Amino acid sequence: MGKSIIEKILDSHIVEGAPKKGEEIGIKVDQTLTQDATGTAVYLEFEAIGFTDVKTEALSYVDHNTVQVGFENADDHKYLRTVAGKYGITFSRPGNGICHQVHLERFAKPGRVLIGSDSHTPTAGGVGSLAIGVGGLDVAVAMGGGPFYLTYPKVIKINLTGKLQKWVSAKDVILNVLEILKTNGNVGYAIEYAGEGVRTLSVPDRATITNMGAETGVTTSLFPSDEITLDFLMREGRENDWISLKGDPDATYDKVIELNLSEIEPMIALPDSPDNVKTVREVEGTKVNQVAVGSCTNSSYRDLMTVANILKGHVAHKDLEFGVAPGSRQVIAMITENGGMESLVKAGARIMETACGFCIGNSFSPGSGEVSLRTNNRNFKGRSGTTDAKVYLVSPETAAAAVITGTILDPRRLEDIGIRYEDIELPNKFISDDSMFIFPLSREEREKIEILRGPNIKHIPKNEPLPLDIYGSVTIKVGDKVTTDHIMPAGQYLKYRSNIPKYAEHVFEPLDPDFSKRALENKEKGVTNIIVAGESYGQGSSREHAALCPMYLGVRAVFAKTIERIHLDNLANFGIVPLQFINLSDYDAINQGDEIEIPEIVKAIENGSEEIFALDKTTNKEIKLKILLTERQRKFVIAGGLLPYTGKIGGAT
Ligand code: MIC
Ligand code: SF4
Repeated sequence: MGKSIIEKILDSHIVEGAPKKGEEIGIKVDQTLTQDATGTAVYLEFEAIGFTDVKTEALSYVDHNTVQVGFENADDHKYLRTVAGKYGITFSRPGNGICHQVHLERFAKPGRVLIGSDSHTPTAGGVGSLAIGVGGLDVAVAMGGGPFYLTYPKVIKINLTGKLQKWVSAKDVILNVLEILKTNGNVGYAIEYAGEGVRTLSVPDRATITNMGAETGVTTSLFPSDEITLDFLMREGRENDWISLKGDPDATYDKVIELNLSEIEPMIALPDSPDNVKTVREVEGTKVNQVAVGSCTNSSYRDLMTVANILKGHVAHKDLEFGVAPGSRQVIAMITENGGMESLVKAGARIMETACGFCIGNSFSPGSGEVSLRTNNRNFKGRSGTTDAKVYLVSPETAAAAVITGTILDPRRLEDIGIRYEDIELPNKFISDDSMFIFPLSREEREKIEILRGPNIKHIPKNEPLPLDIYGSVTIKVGDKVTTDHIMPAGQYLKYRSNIPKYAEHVFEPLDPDFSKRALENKEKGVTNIIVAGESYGQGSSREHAALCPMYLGVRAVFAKTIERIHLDNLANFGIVPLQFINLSDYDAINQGDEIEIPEIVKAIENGSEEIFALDKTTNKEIKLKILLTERQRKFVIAGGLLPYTGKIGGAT
């Protein structure tokens, strides 16, 4: 029987388990990627496990925490640079660009398995790499040569026909997909694009689409590797990395979605979720206070030149502020060479450094209650750094239309004011200057490197084995679609990523600023903290801190209607038991503050039981829960997580 591309790549990398949909498999990993905000923990874990060598092509990027207010970020960069040097990891220096954009330009390879400690790692699916965003500890283990474990996914084929109209671009395609698939209910699936429409999309377009596929919650998204891929790699001087990849004609898919590119019109995601999608036409006229262009979704040469060309001869509307964060040093060099930078500067753009910046809310936060139009991928409440800001997600074309008019406007209407559409051709040769990478040295040279740890670099805290019975309390009850940005906010607190006790003070802050205090008090009294949640708990970022910090506060179980993939693995990795309500009415009946007993939890996990009963002692009700752990995870959850299980209890210094 024929295979999809995803099946072909997975099957050629399987080292444990059988290729059966829905079952856990272990795969060999070719490449690993970290960024600084998740990376410090990854390398502390790598060291704690006792690895001394990397077995993957490993890359360490610095792009998230580049603000450097205080010593913390700089200390982290120094640690990352020296730890990379010591263990033979390629280090991308701050200033080189956003990990996914740079990786796509210089390292992503068709047919290779990449895992990265960032949920937008599937950007590399734009060249046909099987790229998966995972928790940091999973990256640490893979770097040391261990397999990466995942559920063999079901595959959704998105069959593209037609060709995008003028003023419509890749962002509109993925917003359309999000309108169909939504941000929940897609766990266990992967997306493969196919059909004759694929050939009409360039690699940067494809990468925008696979990047934001992360918002649907699928394991990964990927495009075939064809002559367009070869053409892109040639322009990057990497034609030797090309192989042809396509699904077999008789491959079977678990779902097929037909999408006619010719019918797509400019789309927009309204506050506060990437799946709150409408056509731009429907919200035209809304006044805009801020426009931000950039992020790993839309910061390529094509995207910035599009904006620059539209803005040629215009100045940003007087009532708004306009910022641009280019995706990489390569992008900066090329838009400078081709006149794009000049037109952006003349339009009044505040040129920001090539980094995540506004997207992660550590700069360029909008004013109170303001409307911000952004080309990034997430608009969860508060993520921009301003709780009551209204963040809309748009294409570069729609962003540029707002810069000129100060309102949300369908970019097709720019023609009414005399602006002509211009298709952006990729340059014949990208400017590929790798001098901001520090490549691995010889073993001898590496031995001389001292790993530098400033005072911001703290131990990864230790967890205790799971108690035989849990006596706890519902420390917080939250609703549906609670993201890791709600659990473990980034923005101004990003600088504490390497300092768990300090960062843990802010767990659940956007929802309940007293959570952390309450949880610590419980922990001191010997009461186990339990989190109760609705649908799609833990969607969004891959940050393992959303499990690691609750673990530090004494959380040992989560009861939820559903839990998203990466977060579920992170919970297990740090010894928190993920449990699912079997009767949804139990979610309604349970209250914050209820006293909960889960008798013989260790026994149930050890026995391989699928279900367990908890007793709500406050309401005197029994709650039936499904244990969401694989056989492999059961072993280490009982030990308190993967690090204690391997005999390494954390503490790398
Ligand atoms: C994000 O977009 O939310 C982040 C910041 O890139 C995260 C990683 C992190 O929290 O450090 C992600 O997407 O995984
Ligand atoms: Fe950075 Fe934003 Fe991309 Fe996350 S989504 S990697 S914060 S640019």
